[in-house]
Amino acid sequence: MDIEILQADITALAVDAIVNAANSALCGGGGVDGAIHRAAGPGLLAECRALPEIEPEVRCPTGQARITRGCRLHARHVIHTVGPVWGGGHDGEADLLASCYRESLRLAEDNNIDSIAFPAISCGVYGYPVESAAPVAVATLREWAQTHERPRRVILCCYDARTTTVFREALGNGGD
Ligand code: AR6
Repeated sequence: MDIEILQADITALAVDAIVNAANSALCGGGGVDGAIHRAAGPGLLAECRALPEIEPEVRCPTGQARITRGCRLHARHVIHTVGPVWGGGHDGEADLLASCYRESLRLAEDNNIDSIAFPAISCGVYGYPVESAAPVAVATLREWAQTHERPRRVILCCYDARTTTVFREALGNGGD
């Protein structure tokens, strides 16, 4: 697996799938979720709403993932995952965050997706410190790659310079 850190707007990436840091209702929101829905057009919300509810307004519990088409995006698919809200780190946040990456990779593999881009899940509104989140992301990708062929190319798409630096350090590319 080729892992790359890129500072970019994830909605502009021409990859097979982009990952959305969504909420459990999968009904759109702010941050990267809002940007993805704006770029994909109203068809994306319709696809999300068509996914079954596990309980009222819960289509995707924290740590899980769901897949839709990409609608007007360059990406053929959107994989929606729900990261944990940071509560100090003693409430299983790291396991739930790792699960987001793993379950997204699983859906990618099941759908023959070769290239996938992740945003910094939970590192915005949900308050997960990027210094803690980046090593979890990188370790989970590397662990997956030990036993799976797909996806072959993973982009960790960071929006701002600080997040990019922290993810590069986690990947061991700090000096590049
Ligand atoms: N491309 C790449 N990354 C982005 C973009 C973009 N266009 N826009 C923001 N980011 P957040 P969360 C970065 O808040 O913390 C939503 O309202 C951002 O700088 O989008 O998982 C959902 O509906 C940050 O580093 O997601 C949920 O309610 C990262 O994406 C809630 O926010 C994640 O920030 C989810 O919160």
